[in-house]
Amino acid sequence: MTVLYNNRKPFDNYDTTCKGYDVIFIGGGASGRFGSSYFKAMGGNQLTIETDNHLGGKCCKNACVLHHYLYDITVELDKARNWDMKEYWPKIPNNNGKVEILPILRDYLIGREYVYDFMWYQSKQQLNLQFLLMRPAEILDKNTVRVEGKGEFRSKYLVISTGSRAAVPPVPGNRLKGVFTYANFLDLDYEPNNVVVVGASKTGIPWACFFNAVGCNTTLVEMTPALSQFNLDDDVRDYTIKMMKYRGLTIMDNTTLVSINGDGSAQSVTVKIADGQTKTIKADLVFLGTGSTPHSDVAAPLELEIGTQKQIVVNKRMQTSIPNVYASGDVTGGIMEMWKARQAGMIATKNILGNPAELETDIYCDSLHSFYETSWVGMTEKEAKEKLDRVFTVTMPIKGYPNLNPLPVAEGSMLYAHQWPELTGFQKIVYDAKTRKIVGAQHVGYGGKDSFQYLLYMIKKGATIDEIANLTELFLNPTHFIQLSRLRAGMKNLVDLA
Ligand code: COM
Repeated sequence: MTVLYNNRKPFDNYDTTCKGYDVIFIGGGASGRFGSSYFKAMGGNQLTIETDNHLGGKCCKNACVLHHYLYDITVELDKARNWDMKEYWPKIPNNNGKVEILPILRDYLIGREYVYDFMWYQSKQQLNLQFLLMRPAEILDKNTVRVEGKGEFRSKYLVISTGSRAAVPPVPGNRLKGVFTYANFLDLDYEPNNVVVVGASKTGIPWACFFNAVGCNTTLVEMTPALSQFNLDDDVRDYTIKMMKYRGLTIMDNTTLVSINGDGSAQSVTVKIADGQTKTIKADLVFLGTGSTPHSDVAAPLELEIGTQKQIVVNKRMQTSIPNVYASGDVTGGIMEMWKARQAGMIATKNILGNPAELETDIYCDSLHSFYETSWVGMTEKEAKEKLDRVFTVTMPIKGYPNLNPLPVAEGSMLYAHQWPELTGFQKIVYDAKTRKIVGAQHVGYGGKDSFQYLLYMIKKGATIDEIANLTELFLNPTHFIQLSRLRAGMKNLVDLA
């Protein structure tokens, strides 16, 4: 490995003589960094103030990037376990059936320094953002921010992009050793055996699958019916759940966390199941995937409108209740996704610069990591059938096909397709049969997530099945939507094929 070129020290990049800016961004995470970059690129004079020692926020610290890192390991270990018995496959490295977690986390921490350094280099060398790291910002009034040890800075506009923090449910035992969220997971200093993950959320599910993949006896506990919060059809939801259970993950839904029990450190979890009975599950590690709370405390001196979830209330232009004060990203509550954080920062900038722009959240694409990617966009088949006169869908595997279906044979699934076809994935595209326009799509598999970003654009543009049939697919394209659509596009009347 090459020696880390750590040029981040002394962490700051700003003109010490400049005390007045067009805009100060408080928070240098995804929203603050993208808002600031856009502002700088548009010729504005910005200062970004971040409490942590890097730009890029929790994404690269312990949230999205860690989640994807663990997902990648999950998929590799899952494949390794499935093929372990084949003579041509390397044996999975394990210790009594388990793969150790601590070396995996050690390597993440090493790699994270490269990511931090990259964020710093890109922001400083390429974009010449003005920023101050490792300094909390204190708002004195809507035009003045004090930074300890650096003095007071003035600006015409303020953008608060202070993100969110892991939410911890108020149950007994929630502070015991061995209770983790994404935020402190990297502090893990022992190898767990029995894990309970609370919350079948976009955080809880990938962590649960990771624990299962490394060989921990893992139970996923969820208050609602599993995956019901996601805009998925039952067949896509059922397939995703079935694939988790196939790997030995125990899923207890309609089940509420009552307490975490232990003497100093977690030993078990008590839950209440649907019929009202309580049950105790052994757990030497409890992972809480129970959402995030907007981190809006810094705004207190301004007396902005704050919502019941502690979010700073903004309109679609990211304007708060006080003129010239904006907020963007997780701190505004609602959808807490990377795309929203980044777009919202950019939208705040556009409006500050006098180019009116609004954040659109009516329709968006989304995805969930388990042992697969489950991705979705637009209407489900069920929703389309409720709202439209006639609906046309194409699914893979084909409904009712009597034989084992070696499809979808997408990148990353070819091995499954030829040996365990039922593990290859599931996909569906939904059209309005009358207008022939695509209205939604769903996919479980590998490598298909990317196409959903573009499917969203096509839905917004009103693309028809005939246009999709004319796209150029790079075989094997993971979602198969182009060729599946092409096979049907010749039909004058779109009707589902048996
Ligand atoms: C990504 C962080 S890890 S940012 O959105 O590029 O700032």
